Amino acid sequence: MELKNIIFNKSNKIATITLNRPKYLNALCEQLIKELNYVLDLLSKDDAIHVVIIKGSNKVFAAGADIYEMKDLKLISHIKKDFIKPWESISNFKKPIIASVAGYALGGGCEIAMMCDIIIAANNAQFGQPEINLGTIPAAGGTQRLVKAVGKSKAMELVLSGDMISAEDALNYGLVSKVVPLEDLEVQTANLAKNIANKSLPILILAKEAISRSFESTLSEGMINERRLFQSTFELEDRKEGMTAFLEKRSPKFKNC
Ligand code: DAK
Repeated sequence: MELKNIIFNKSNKIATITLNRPKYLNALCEQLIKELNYVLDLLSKDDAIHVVIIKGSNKVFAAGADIYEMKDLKLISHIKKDFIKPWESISNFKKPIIASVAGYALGGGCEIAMMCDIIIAANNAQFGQPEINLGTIPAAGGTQRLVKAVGKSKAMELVLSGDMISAEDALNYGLVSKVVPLEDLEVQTANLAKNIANKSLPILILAKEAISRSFESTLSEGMINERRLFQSTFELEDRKEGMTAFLEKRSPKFKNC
């Protein structure tokens, strides 16, 4: 597939997807989402890749779904075509994804960041769910994941007012894991990605699955799932290697099996 709206590169176990539709502030048009799906599908099959970074430009992560494309839609088009489905490839992706956010992350842009596993924000980042100002409501998890991230009261405030919050506020509310100066964003994101990429891929996938399931289950179900996934690590050579390396006071050499 020819990539017109994203840039994609791979290096040392890390793939970086750059949203690249600058004229429309990376508005998430159907074609962009198709390209994202295509690349994520390739990456899911690529054993050499352990971590994915999704980023935008220094000015904008993504200003939401494409309003031009949505303007004339009717209920019947939503019923006939499941628009949400293609967006789910991000939340269904098994390997860790880091959202590296500078500038605006609004509407679907904020939702895509929340579908990722870790959000690192530059100090110029602004997050919001402004759909209310367009006469609609969030549709890709903005009323769901946001509540889990920041709690009901703050999620209500953001969704009902459409106001944006700064990176610092997003950090205080627990939406992002850290805020760094804009000029350090790339390096700090790369450092975290490198650290994660050096772990065993199957163990990363199991760890991610255990945490992701906690969002969709009760504590007791989550605990049972965690225990099963923990037990399953004992079938992996990398679990043995990790513990052996510790006791031999050396770095582990994971073989990803
Ligand atoms: N869609 C299309 N074009 C957009 C856009 C968007 N979301 N955001 C900006 N642009 C375009 C502008 O129209 C403008 O184009 P021209 O006029 O130059 O042709 C260009 O990008 C530059 O924008 P501005 O001139 O407005 O730039 P400023 O720096 O002045 O303002 C801004 C930046 C980000 C504050 C502003 O552009 C803005 O408020 N943008 C809209 C933000 C917004 O409302 N976002 C939420 C969109 S609704 C779904 C999944 C997800 C969704 C829905 C369904 N399913 C799977 C079913 C999500 C919905 C949304 O995200």
